[in-house]
Parts: sequence; C-alpha cells; structure tokens
Amino acid sequence: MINPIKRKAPVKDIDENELEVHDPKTAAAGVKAVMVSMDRGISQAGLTRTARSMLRVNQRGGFDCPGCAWPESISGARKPAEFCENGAKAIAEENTLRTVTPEFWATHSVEELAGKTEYWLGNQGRITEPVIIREGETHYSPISWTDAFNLVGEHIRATTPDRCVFYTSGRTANETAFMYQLFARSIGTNNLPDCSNMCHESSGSALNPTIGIGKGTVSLDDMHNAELIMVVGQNPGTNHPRMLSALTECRQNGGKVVAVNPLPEAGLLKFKDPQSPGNLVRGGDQVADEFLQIKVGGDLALFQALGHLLLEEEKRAPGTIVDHDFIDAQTDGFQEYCEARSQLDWIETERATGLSRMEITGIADMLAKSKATIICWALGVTQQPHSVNTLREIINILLLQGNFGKPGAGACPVRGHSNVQGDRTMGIWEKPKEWLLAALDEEFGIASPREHGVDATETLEAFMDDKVDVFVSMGGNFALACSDTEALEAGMKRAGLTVHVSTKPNRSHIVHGRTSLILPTLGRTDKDDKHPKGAQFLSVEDSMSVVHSTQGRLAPVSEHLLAEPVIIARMAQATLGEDHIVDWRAMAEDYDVIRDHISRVLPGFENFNQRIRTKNGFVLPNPPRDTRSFATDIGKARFSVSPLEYLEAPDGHLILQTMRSHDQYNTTFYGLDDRYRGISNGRRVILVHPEDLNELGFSDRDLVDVVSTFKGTERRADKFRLVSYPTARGCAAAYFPEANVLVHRELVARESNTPGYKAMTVRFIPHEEPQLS
Ligand SMILES: Nc1nc2c(c(=O)[nH]1)N[C@H]1C(S)=C(S)[C@@H](COP(=O)(O)OP(=O)(O)OC[C@H]3O[C@@H](n4cnc5c(=O)[nH]c(N)nc54)[C@H](O)[C@@H]3O)O[C@H]1N2
Ligand SMILES: Nc1nc2c(c(=O)[nH]1)N[C@H]1C(S)=C(S)[C@@H](COP(=O)(O)OP(=O)(O)OC[C@H]3O[C@@H](n4cnc5c(=O)[nH]c(N)nc54)[C@H](O)[C@@H]3O)O[C@H]1N2
Ligand SMILES: [Mo]
Repeated sequence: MINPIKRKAPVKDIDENELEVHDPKTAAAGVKAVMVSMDRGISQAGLTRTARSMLRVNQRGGFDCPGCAWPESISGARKPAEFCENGAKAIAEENTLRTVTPEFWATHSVEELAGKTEYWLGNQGRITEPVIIREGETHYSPISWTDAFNLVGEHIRATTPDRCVFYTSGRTANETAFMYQLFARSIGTNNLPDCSNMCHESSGSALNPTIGIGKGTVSLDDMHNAELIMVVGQNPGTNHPRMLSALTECRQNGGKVVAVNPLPEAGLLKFKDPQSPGNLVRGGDQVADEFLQIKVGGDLALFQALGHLLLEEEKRAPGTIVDHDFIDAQTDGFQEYCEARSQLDWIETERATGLSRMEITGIADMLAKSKATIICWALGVTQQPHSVNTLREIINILLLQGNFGKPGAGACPVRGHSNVQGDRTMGIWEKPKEWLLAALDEEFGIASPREHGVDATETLEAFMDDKVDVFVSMGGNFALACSDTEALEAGMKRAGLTVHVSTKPNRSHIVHGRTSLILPTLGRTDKDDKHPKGAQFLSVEDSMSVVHSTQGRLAPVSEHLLAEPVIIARMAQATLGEDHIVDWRAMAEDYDVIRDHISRVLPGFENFNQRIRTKNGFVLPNPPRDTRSFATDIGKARFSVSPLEYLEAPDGHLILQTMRSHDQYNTTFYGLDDRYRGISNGRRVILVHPEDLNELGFSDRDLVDVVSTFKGTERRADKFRLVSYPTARGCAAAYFPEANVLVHRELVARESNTPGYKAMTVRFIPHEEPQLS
C-alpha cells in the first residue's frame, strides 16, 4: 500500500488583492525550473514517489508525460531525465498523495464549492471513490460502482441517442478512446465532441483539403535539420518546453528561428537548458533569431505578404524560389494563387499586422534563402474567425517552396493534450468518415449511425436548448473549457444526468446535471494491474504521429479507482446488456483484445500488438512526409486563395486574446506563479500596452470590469486588474478560463467552429463596488 502520509491541501483560495507584478523574464527554464519541479513534486507526493515517477517519464517502458504532445526522440538517445518543469508539475498534480474522500464531499456542500476557484478545487487531491448527487440534494455522497453503472444505463435507455453526448479530453489513451467511440456508436450517436474542437480543429480543417491529412508532416529529426523554423502563435517555453531543445539544436546546426507572437514570451527569446551544463555556463542560448511582434489576428495578412514577396523574388530571379517541378506534378491552383498575390497593399498589411514593411521583407528574405523550412503553430492562429484561412496561407507558403516530403521541411501543428491527436485517429470525431463507420460495422456487427453529431460549440448550444439528457465526460472540464461560461453552466444544471470520469474535482462537477456522478479513475502514472492477466499498458500518439506504449507503475492513492477501459466497458454492459454483440468484458480484461480490434479497423495499425511492444513504437503513415503525395479528393495538394481579413477594434476597444499562465494546465492550476511574465498570486488580470492604457485613460493596476462586444450583444466580467505589459499595440491578453465568460458562443472560427478565444473585442469600465442599501 502507499505511504499513508497525508499531504495537506491548501485551505486558502486565491486572494486577488495579493497580486504581484514584476518585470517579465527574458529567458526560459534554467536551474529555477528544476527547483520548482522538485518542490512541487515533493510537496504533493513526497520524495520517493517523485523520484520514482521522474525516472520513468517518457522513457522506454515508462509512461508518457501527461503534459503535452511534444514527441520524444526515437532515433537518438534519451536523457536520463526526459521531462521539463511543466511536465514535472503535471506529474506531481496527478501522483499527489492528497485525497478527496467521501468525508470531503460530506463536509463541503456543492453550494460552498461553487465559491471556490479551480486552484482550490484541483489542489484538494485525487478523488478516491465514486460519488453521486441527486436532484434536491446538497452534497455528493458515495455510491457503489455497480449502482453507478446501472444508473448510467437507465438514463441512456430512457432517452434517445441524439440526446446523449460523449465528450473526450485529450489525455484519453488510444485503447480507451477506441472503446469510447465504439460505445457511443453502439448506442446510436456520433455526438462525440472533444477538446480538439476547441483547440486544433482549425488545423485539421485547413490541412485535410490542402494536403490530404489533418496532421503535421515533420519528425523531430526534421526539426533539428531545418534551415528555417517559424514558430507562429505558440508559447513553447510554457506549453511545450521540450520543444526549446529542438529549436536550440536546429540553431546549433546552423538553422534560423523566427517567432511570431503579440507577446515577447520568454521561451521565444532565450533558453537556459537545465540539462546542459555548457549552456548554463554560457547563460543560455538564444531561441529566435527574429521576433515579429504581430497584432492579434494579423497572421493571415503576414503570410499573404510573404507569399507576394516570394513570388516577386521569383520574378526577379526565376527558378530560385518556386519549386516548379513539385508544383507542376503535385499541386493544383498555383496560377490562381499567383494572380491573387500579385498585388499587395502595404498600408493595409501594416495596419493588419502592426509590423513594418522592413520587418516583413526581412522574413521573406530568410524564407527565400532557406531550402528547408518548417512552420510550427499552435493556438495563436487557430482560435479566430479567419483561422482556417490563415492556416491555408501558411500551407501556401510551404507548397510554394516545395517544403513537403524532404528532410528539415514541413507543416507542424503543435498539439496540446498528450493524446489529443491519437483520440482523433481512434475515431473520436463528431463527423466520422464513412470508411470508419463501415469498418466498425464490419468488425463488430453493429449499425453505426451515419448522421453527424455535435461538436463542442454545438454541445454548448444543445445544453442551452435543453437537448441534453445524458452528458458523459471522459476527463476534462467542459464547463470551463468552452465559451459563454454562464449560459453553459445554466444549461448543464438543467441536463438530466452528467457523468464525469475524473481524477480531480473541477467546476464541471459543481455545475452538474440534475443527477450527477463522479467516477474516479486511474491516471497515466498509476499501476493498472487488477486484471486476470495482470498489469496492462496503453498507448498514445504524439504530435508527430509516433505511436508508443505508456504504463504507470505507482500504487494508486485509492483501491476503489477503476481504469478508464473498465469504466467504459461496464457502462456499455449496463446500457446495452451483458449479451451485447460487442464483447466489452474481453476488452476490459485484456487490452491486447482492444488492440487486435484496432488493428483490423484502422489503417496503419496492422500488427498493433506486436509493433507497440517494439522499443520505440511505430510511426503512422504520412503520405506528404513519406512519399510527397497528397491524398486529397483530387490526389494533389491545393493552393488556396482567401480574402485579406484581420481583427479591428472600434475606438475605445482592444482585441483580447486568452492564454495559459506558466503555472496551469488548461483549467487546472498547478500554482499561481506565471513566472516568465512576472505575474503571481493573482489571475484576474488584463495585460495592456502602456500607451494603450494611456490612450484609454487608465493606469497600471486599475480595477476594471471588462465588457466584450459581439454582434450588438455584450458579455461582462467584473474585477480585473489592468497590468501595463509590452504586448502588441491595440491588443490585450487575459488568462483562460477566467475570461471565457466573455466569449460569445457564436464567435467561432468559420469551418472549424472553434471558439474565438483569441479574437474578442473588449472595453473597460472602472470597477465600482455595488452600494449596499
Ligand atoms: N504547461 C502547460 N502545457 C500545456 C498546456 C497547459 O495549459 N499548460 N495546454 C496544452 C494544450 S491543450 C494546448 S492546445 C497547448 C497550447 O499551447 P499554446 O498555443 O502555446 O497556448 P496558449 O497559452 O493559448 O498560447 C498561445 C500563444 O499564441 C499567442 N497569440 C495569441 N494571439 C495570437 C495571434 O493572433 N497571432 C500570433 N502569431 N500569436 C498569437 C499568445 O501570445 C501565446 O503566446 O499546450 C499544451 N501544453
Ligand atoms: N479561453 C480559452 N478557452 C480555451 C482555450 C484557450 O486557449 N482559451 N483552449 C482550449 C483548449 S486548447 C483545450 S484542449 C480545452 C481543454 O479542455 P479540457 O480538456 O476539457 O480541460 P482540462 O482542463 O484539460 O481538464 C482537466 C480535468 O481533467 C481531469 N483529468 C486529468 N487527468 C485525467 C485522466 O488521466 N483521466 C481522466 N478521466 N480525467 C483526467 C481532471 O479531473 C481535471 O479536472 O480548453 C479550451 N478552452
Ligand atoms: Mo488544447
């Protein structure tokens, strides 16, 4: 059994009056990062448990870091410590010895918990037993697993499949995700929204029609060998820290790095590699050779301008820029693209981007010189109305110079959750392709529904319209992750049954349906050995399409936790009956059985059980990367033509983006230190350029209410502190999820329906305390 020492959870919640602001840092990581990692680990889990888990993370035979989806090296050696500060925090968060027992739920009413922040809730620890709250009750109380599954079955059977929604957060492993989508489809619905809908959906929407695959086309070796890497709309120092090593290695090999971001993020400037003594002695390595401080939403204009400049250069020196052989043989639409980019309005380009003509020309020169370019991007370019077109412009630039299927080149959407890419590969998608449904039907003898289901934003709307009777959440915290928080929470509370398969308490448990279950599960680091054939392992797919195994080894904090595949199987049995055509029990008992099914249903997974046991796992087929071919409907890659589009705020307003602090994982807060940006102990802040503050008539640290405007409607968030910060002019930044109340549900990226979390129009009103009468 585990060490019985109980680590104390914080009693105190965030006090925004204690906000501290210091100058932003100009370098990421360093020795401080290692100290923070160890400190968080030890305070949550103790020294032995921390050391054991740190030695296993991202190692062959160990577990995949639950932090981000950045890959580990498959060709090269792995460092003895293949993790980063934020990975260490993610692990400490999970293998904590703090527990949320039935006593906790008996002590705290839901009403009381509704007044707590995610910081307080998540830090209480791991949930130890299944609990339930029924209509009219004030507290969650224990329920047996069997009764919980029967209740789920009863609720699902009592309604129609279209009124059941199955949400997935991206930590769910491949095997789990496969069973989960099979469960939804066996019931008769494609209502499978996931966190990807709110994250990289725009990437898939742009990549599928242009290059025939919804994923990136580079490997880690490509990153090391690129001549130029552009990092667009991404904060790797915080969200993908191990990527800094790849960028540094690229520069050491003579490559150049360009960062495009409204914020001068520390990780884009300088990296002090705590695992390289030489680098520490030098005081760290520069990360980006050039930093373009772009306006929020200005990237489409930037890439159009770069396209124009590259084509002009080609005219001056024919054959030096454009890869004509590649374009002629493998692409479509080049002529139309050339025509569309033949003219450029510099005044409008400068207004859209906030960049000077000289800055943009400088980057075009770097692109022109590079024979192998990679463009990386993340959420800075996926969560705006015109995001899909922005990404199409990025693809245009890569196609122009033939940057596919050659070493050191390609498209690199840097994914979020550690298995968000794998979940989609496994069929978690509300808009499944016919071939997948046909393959499932053939393998299992079920009749998968053909009608498409709801995505995340449509789920929010379904809640608002009282169209959800059963909401099952495989991980995640949908109430706070999606937009329009107030409307969503109100709708969720009216739903018949909400079921949360979770590790830790969160807001979605508090704004629950009329009946609500919390089903506690094993995490990545936990040993999963209560099976007839002994310990089982799972698999994940990283951001570069490498599939590998993951196996936790730590004793779970409670004997009552069930593994996710077991939870799904038992829900399915309770819903569909013990004699259902799918053998759920066999899959839950032996995960090899799930993998055998997967190997027959999904292309690229042939001999899954054998290949997953090889040292490094295996890489999924990727036509653009492997053979320079493009499996679009026309069998060629596509250039696209889009109109110029950017975000403009009316007078007295700014464009607001939302982002993560250095001390959070999405809606879970590890701590309150956004160290690189110099902001600690408070989160209700809005970063604004000092001159914008001045023009708007406000001062640093003023307390304001924030009003977002959209299509003549307003949303309001009270009591935020303005902080003078070197962001791009005309743009402001606030933390996710505090600012989600401001996101109107119809503010979405066209085509992908991803919420416009980085595209709000806001103004500030001095905050006044309500008068007591
Ligand atoms: N430690 C930690 N790691 C994580 C996560 C976490 O919360 N914590 N979350 C995981 C998940 S799910 C995801 S999806 C990823 C997210 O990884 P990121 O995409 O890096 O996450 P964000 O914090 O949203 O940062 C977006 C960046 O885009 C910039 N930006 C905003 N608007 C624009 C714009 O219009 N143009 C450009 N060029 N840049 C812009 C912001 O200034 C910010 O630097 O990280 C994953 N990894
Ligand atoms: N304003 C704004 N909103 C955003 C974003 C933004 O940039 N700005 N980003 C969006 C993005 S990119 C994403 S991915 C979503 C994130 O949305 P989600 O994935 O829904 O949210 P998380 O905060 O990652 O989920 C945290 C919860 O997951 C549970 N959990 C953790 N580990 C496990 C596990 O191993 N198993 C199970 N079953 N549960 C577990 C815990 O109970 C924890 O409370 O948010 C989106 N929302
Ligand atoms: Mo994400």
